[in-house]
Amino acid sequence: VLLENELRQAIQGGQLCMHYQAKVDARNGALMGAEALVRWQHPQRGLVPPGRFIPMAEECGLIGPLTDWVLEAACASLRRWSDRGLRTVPLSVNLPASSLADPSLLEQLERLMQRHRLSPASLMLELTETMLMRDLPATSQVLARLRDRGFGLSLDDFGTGYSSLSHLQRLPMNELKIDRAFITDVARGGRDSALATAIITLGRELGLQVVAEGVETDEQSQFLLARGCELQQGYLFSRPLPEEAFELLLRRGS
Ligand code: G
Ligand code: G
Ligand code: MN
Ligand code: NA
Repeated sequence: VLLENELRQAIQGGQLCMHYQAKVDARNGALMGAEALVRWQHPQRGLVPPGRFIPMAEECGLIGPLTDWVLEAACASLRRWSDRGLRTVPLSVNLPASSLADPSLLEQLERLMQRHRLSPASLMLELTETMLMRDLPATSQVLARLRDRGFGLSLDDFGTGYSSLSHLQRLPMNELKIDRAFITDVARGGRDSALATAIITLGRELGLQVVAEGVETDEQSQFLLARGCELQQGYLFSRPLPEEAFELLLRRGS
């Protein structure tokens, strides 16, 4: 088993690293953004995926320091790419449920932007429905402030939570990410394809960018394109890549 102490050491001792997964315009393959996904390079176990340690971090009070580390690492990558003269793309960072309850979140993000000389638009914050619905009025206010300052806001894993559609209208989001559970069978014409189609229409009507995640096949990609969902992310285009490998995509622009 992975131990709490090990994770604490990993955060302090440089065992975490970021991978970046391309978000592309599927019509032409142009690179439009990327999602930052944390990994743990465990000295004995090798590369541990976040599904195996994020829940533990949340349980044992380490999610705050871990999120600080992730935000710092993502901003440091953006700064390095800019310094190398590359045209960067916005990075999406997954925020844990606890982050919106932290009254210093906005200030922390603004300090990060200053220190790394970045514009807030270079960060997109990914939040899940479930975390937003906990205290909707308070959450909407925090989100409105973040968006007013220019940070991008993305509703992740959409379709798997409990939010009602009327709530969605009240949230100041920029983007909606269709959960990959709906994408898997999308080209087979079953219920998932009806749901994916409805989510795309809904998002567009609300003026949101709609992103399909977990796109693995050309059939899925074409199905989504035909319904107006151009922004896509998934193994069809690229796996999550270490910083240096992702930098090659930035150099190519696709
Ligand atoms: O990369 P992978 O499929 O293993 O990611 C599994 C889950 O971990 C996803 O739900 C993803 O949102 C989450 N995750 C990945 N990176 C981070 C991170 O930096 N912070 C948080 N809170 N969650 C992350
Ligand atoms: O919950 P969240 O959407 O942040 O999770 C993103 C996770 O999905 C990442 O851990 C990433 O590794 C994974 N992922 C990204 N693209 C694909 C894909 O095409 N297929 C599958 N099965 N997983 C993917
Ligand atoms: Mn995500
Ligand atoms: Na997601």
